[in-house]
Amino acid sequence: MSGGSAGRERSRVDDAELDDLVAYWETANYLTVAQIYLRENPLLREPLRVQHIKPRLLGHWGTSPGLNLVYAQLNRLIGRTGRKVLYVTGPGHGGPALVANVYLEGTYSEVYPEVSRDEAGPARLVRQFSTPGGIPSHVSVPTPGSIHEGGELGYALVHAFGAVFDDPDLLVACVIGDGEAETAPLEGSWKGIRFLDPARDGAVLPILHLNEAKISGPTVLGRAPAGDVESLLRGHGYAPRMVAGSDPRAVHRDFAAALDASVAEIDAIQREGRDGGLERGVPRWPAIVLRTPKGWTGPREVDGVPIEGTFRAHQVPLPAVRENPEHLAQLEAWMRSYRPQERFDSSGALVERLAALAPRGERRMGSLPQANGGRVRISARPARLGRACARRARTGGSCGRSRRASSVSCCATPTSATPAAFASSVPMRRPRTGWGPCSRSRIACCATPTPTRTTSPRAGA
Ligand SMILES: Cc1ncc(C[n+]2csc(CCOP(=O)(O)OP(=O)(O)O)c2C)c(N)n1
Ligand SMILES: [Mg+2]
Repeated sequence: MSGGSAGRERSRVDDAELDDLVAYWETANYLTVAQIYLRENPLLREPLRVQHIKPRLLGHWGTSPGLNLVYAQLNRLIGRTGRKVLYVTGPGHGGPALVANVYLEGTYSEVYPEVSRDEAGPARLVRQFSTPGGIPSHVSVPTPGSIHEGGELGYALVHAFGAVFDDPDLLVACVIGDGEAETAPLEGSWKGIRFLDPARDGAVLPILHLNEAKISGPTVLGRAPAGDVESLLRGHGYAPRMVAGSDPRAVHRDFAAALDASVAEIDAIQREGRDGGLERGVPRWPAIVLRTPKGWTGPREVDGVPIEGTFRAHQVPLPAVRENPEHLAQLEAWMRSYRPQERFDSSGALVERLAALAPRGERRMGSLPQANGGRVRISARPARLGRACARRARTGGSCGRSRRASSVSCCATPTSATPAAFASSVPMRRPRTGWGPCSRSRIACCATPTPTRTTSPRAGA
């Protein structure tokens, strides 16, 4: 891979902004590598020695530069627009990338004050990662801002759709690994876009991360011609933009342009849907295909074997740093290439210029209330829903207001709808927005005759 893709949209990122984006990204990359390898000397204040290295190395580098790039870019988007953005990462094995970012934006230290934003903080941050008594190597429940755990690939996109239903202001940026895209659940969940209501739901922006490799080999989509990938996504109902390359500035510039254009398109679709109907017919929602090398900016070769851009970058690209002085020197050179001395001040805090690039307060992706259990609460039986369910109970048929959340009570009664009737209702015309047979029909709603259920499925679960 070389250079940047020919950006289709004109970039609005000026040189200074691009410098900052790349610097922030490099800092996140630095902290990612530091977590994987180090137990001491987190900011490389002294020359790297074997005793600074963890006894057992376990973490995933390969996906992390891509996840970090998207995080930095979303920060920029939030800063420009004030949008509520939730970040879902299918390759949740890139846990250190997410932890690095929530630390850089300040959320991590608020949730875990012992991981402070001074010299003691980075020391604790690196030591705890993937260590007994510390934190898991994957994105997991303790990771601020995550609703989606790493570990079992395949569910990122369906979780993203679930998050935006009935939350009209929310945008979920969902990274999908090209290996993950080979799983059946992921392949099926592309179709979730057909169930998005631009009027009442938020938006999902899928970002297919084509780093062309999974654990130990190439991916199907990574090897497919670019046109085929585009056709696949178009067939699923998306309008994809392609961003590709290995030159950091070019990729950041092109990705910023693609993100801006995608969000402008989402705004247009939602405006139209909320203004009383979609005149253009079924909306074609944007998606981004990001093609960058696996393990981008990591070691190119180790012992004469190519690493960057191959499946060998998946986990720990230099596994023998404790035993092999050459590997140790290579690790130090790699880490210093991110210039940690320029990114952190003498107190160990992120320098002001970079800290200012993160969004503020609850707009930080780690602090978004939707991503932090219990901070957004809605009634399980809103008043409107109660009335609709009562109507349905009276008529014994399809109510005008069946929600997913209502499946407990709303779909508790048998309906006369059949799968065939449902199939013929897609795409759906809805009275208010112009889409849907009832004002709120989704898979769980009127799709199939439902068994009589009188109690909550959660009861006794
Ligand atoms: C369902 C499932 N199958 C297999 C694995 C093992 N596994 C962990 S990471 C990985 C490769 C993922 O590749 P990709 O989605 O392309 O992510 P990348 O690291 O390349 O960004 C695999 C197969 C898993 N976690 N879940
Ligand atoms: Mg991959």
